[in-house]
Order: sequence, then structure tokens, then C-alpha cells
Amino acid sequence: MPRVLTDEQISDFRRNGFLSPVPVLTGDEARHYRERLEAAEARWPGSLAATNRNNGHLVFSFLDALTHHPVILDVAQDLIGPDFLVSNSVLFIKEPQHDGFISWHQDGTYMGLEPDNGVTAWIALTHSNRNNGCMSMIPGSHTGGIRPHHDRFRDNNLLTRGQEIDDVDVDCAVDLILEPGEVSFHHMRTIHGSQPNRSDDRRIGYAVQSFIPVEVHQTKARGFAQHAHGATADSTMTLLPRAKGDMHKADVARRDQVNAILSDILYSGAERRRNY
Ligand SMILES: O=C(O)CCC(=O)C(=O)O
Repeated sequence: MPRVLTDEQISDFRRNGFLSPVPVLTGDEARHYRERLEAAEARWPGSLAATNRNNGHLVFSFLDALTHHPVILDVAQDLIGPDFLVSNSVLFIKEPQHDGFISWHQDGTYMGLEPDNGVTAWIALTHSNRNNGCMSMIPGSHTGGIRPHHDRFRDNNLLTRGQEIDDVDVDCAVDLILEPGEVSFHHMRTIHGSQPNRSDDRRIGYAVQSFIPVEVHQTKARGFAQHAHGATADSTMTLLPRAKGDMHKADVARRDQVNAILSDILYSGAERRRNY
């Protein structure tokens, strides 16, 4: 018996490789999380900047709470089974009228996670629509394996290596339009991308990237993850504790260590390295 999704939603996810929108937070709750985020940016400059966008949930209680939100965990359980971890999280912020974009890619390509059967929860803390650069997905693209990616390092490409899949059938792309507080879920192999933000407000998405079944292991380096749901003690990953509050010294040191290793994983074999 699924916990929160209908059988139809689960088969939609299996067929398309994504599910959207799923209402999780009220508008007021989403606003509250945005305020917490912007207060953190003001108090600890750089702690959540683009160059430090990974794994904020290890050092901020509000991102920890979003990562472990019971409804999000229920949806993840319906999609990948009861025993799973969180491997990473990423804040995807597009500033107003900014040229930043995300080229067509599959998340699983450089993550070193095997099997690559995790699911990402992308939580909208603002509106996310065609004008401000919402994500677009290619239905069914998770079923065909990992496609060749070209590291192009183009300016304004918000992906680490500017990795890009050529010849994507963009005519069948589906835009994931979300209200603040709604969440989309996508498979680690689903091809997706997003356009620049042409609005006068920020577009803020917080991605739990990804929820991974307990049997997933890291092939490129020492693997870190955090318990999310069910029985995960047998994981080969080093299990990380939850954030103790906001920017506790030991948490910050742990996040820095985990992010340095993540950076080595994401840039492994690349000709260049950027500062994000
Ligand atoms: O936020 C975006 O526009 C893209 C995010 C993304 O690529 C992802 O969550 O996997």
C-alpha cells in the first residue's frame, strides 16, 4: 500500500521519470523557509552562496527540517521503498534577471553512485515557472541509460562542468511549474535542464539530491550519506549526523570535509575545475 501517492502517480513516475507537482508546504510555510534562508545568507555570508551550495542540510536546521520533512519522506518511500538515505543536497538559486541556466543533463552521470536509481526532491521556495527558469524534463529518458555528456564549461552554466547532452528532443520537454511549497521528484537518470531567470525576483529551489536506496554505494571515493528512512545500518556509506542547529563548529567542519570529497567526485576526470 502506498503511503501518500496514488497507484496512478507511482506509475506516472515509473513511466516518465518524474512526478510533479506534489503539494508539501503551505504558502506561509514556504515563505517562512525563504525567510530563514535569507536570514542565514545575511548572518553567515557565503555559507549558502553558489560556491557553497552543497549540503546546507548538514549545517542549518531549517534545511535539515526540509530534507527530513515527513511528507517528502513518505513520497520518497512510495517511489524507492522503505530503506533509504540522503546522499547530498543542493541549493539552486537563480538571481533576478540573471543569465544562469542548467544544460540538459542526467544527475547520475558524475555522482559515482551505483546503482543510479535514486530520486531527487526539488522543493520550490518561490514560484518556479517559464519566466523565472523552472526545470524541464524529458519524459521516459530515465529508461535509456546514461547518455554521453560533453563538458563545455560555458559561462553562466550553473552545472559544475557545464556538462551537456546533445540532440535532446526538446519538443517533448515538460515544464515543471511549481507554486511556493510544491515539490517535484525526478529519477537520477531523467534528462532535465532549465532556462535563465527573466523575472525581478529570485527563483529558489532546494534539491535533496538524492534520496538513495540503502544498497546504493559510492564508487569514486569514500561515500557519505545520512539516514533518511527505515533500516540503513547495513549501508556501505559513512553515515553523517543531523545538524545540531545553525552553523555549529563541528557541523561546519564536517560539511567542509564532505564537500571537498564531493567536489573531487563531481570533477573527477574533468579538464578544469570551477569554484562550485
Ligand atoms: O534548479 C534547476 O534549475 C535545476 C536543478 C537540477 O538540475 C536538479 O535538481 O537536478
